[in-house]
Amino acid sequence: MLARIPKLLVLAAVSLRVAATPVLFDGRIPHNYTQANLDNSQDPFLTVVKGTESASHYTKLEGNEMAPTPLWRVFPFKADEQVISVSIDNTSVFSPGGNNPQYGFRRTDIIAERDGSPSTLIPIMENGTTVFHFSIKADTKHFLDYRHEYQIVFIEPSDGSHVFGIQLGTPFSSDPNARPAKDAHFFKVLDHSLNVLFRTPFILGVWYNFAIQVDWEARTLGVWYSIEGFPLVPVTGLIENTSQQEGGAGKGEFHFGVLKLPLVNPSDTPEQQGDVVHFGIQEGTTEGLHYSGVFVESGEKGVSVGYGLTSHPIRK
Ligand SMILES: *[C@@H]1O[C@H](CO)[C@@H](O)[C@H](O)[C@H]1NC(C)=O
Ligand SMILES: *[C@@H]1O[C@H](CO)[C@@H](O)[C@H](O)[C@H]1NC(C)=O
Ligand SMILES: *[C@@H]1O[C@H](CO)[C@@H](O)[C@H](O)[C@H]1NC(C)=O
Ligand SMILES: CC(=O)N[C@H]1CO[C@H](CO)[C@@H](O)[C@@H]1O
Repeated sequence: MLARIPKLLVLAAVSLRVAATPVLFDGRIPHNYTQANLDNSQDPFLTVVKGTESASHYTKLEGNEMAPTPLWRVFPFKADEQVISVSIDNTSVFSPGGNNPQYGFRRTDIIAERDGSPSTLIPIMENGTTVFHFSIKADTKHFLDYRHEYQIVFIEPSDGSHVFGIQLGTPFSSDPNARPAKDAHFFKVLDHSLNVLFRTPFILGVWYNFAIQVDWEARTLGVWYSIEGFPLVPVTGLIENTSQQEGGAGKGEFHFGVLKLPLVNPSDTPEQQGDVVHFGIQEGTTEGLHYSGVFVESGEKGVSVGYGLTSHPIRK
């Protein structure tokens, strides 16, 4: 794959510039960040949204065991970040504030923070136009079950909605006769109203690179995408996202990880069937995803597309 890059870069150079864009949050964790740092929710990650075991039970830093996305490497092409492997098992029942366990979900969420707090970071990372970068690879030891819905990356304001979201699997249905979706194995990039902005099949052995451009004032989105070592390219135009609330009410925590919704339980009451957070069927399997290349940058000086190159943000 790397051998093909120089040619691509020559082609791309016409529209690309080499410039550093201000990085507002960096989740590309160095090799000195440890499992103990994870357990202590040390910057850059808050790790409390999980089951009853320690954070390091669910999340593993891969050290030199696995190569991250090649996209953010700089000469001499040495990997200077660790892959983060996030998993869920049957103990992954989160109890917000220690009560009302979310038995419908199984979840491990990693949340971006600064100085030990996501809310310190939000006004910095969600201001003007900012770009949310993340790369995802399948965990071939812990497959997902695509009959279920997975919400794996999202920004969640306090109204519980998602400014944008990445979904895998079959969207939850309270109809017990619902069939798995034909595109269940596709990544779906969703807007605030859950429209699909971009879809691509999730194949094993490949890093999928995404960047979501958010204009926090105009409330628009733009989606960038590539695989492996190919520079990011825009895959949508500029998209209205004005169902997102205006101002601070429309801003929220940046999550990535594995959040698995239940299948509906035919023996539950209709009311319970509508309460996906607390009811439904979970098989209790161990499942996971690999992440790398997680960071947020200002769109002020362009969008980073890989190898220190930037491109103009998506415009109308
Ligand atoms: C890792 O090393 C860097 C550079 O020396 C340092 O600034 C940082 O605090 C270290 N991080 C941890 C978690 O020890
Ligand atoms: C999974 O956890 C739930 C809730 O704690 C429990 O009721 C169920 O028996 C467990 N299932 C398995 C397969 O361990
Ligand atoms: C938001 O962006 C404006 C314009 O670039 C800047 O002046 C301000 O300091 C930023 N606010 C924060 C909290 O970073
Ligand atoms: C793709 C798209 O246009 N999504 C939505 C963004 O927000 C507006 C306003 O609520 C919706 O009407 C769009 O469908």
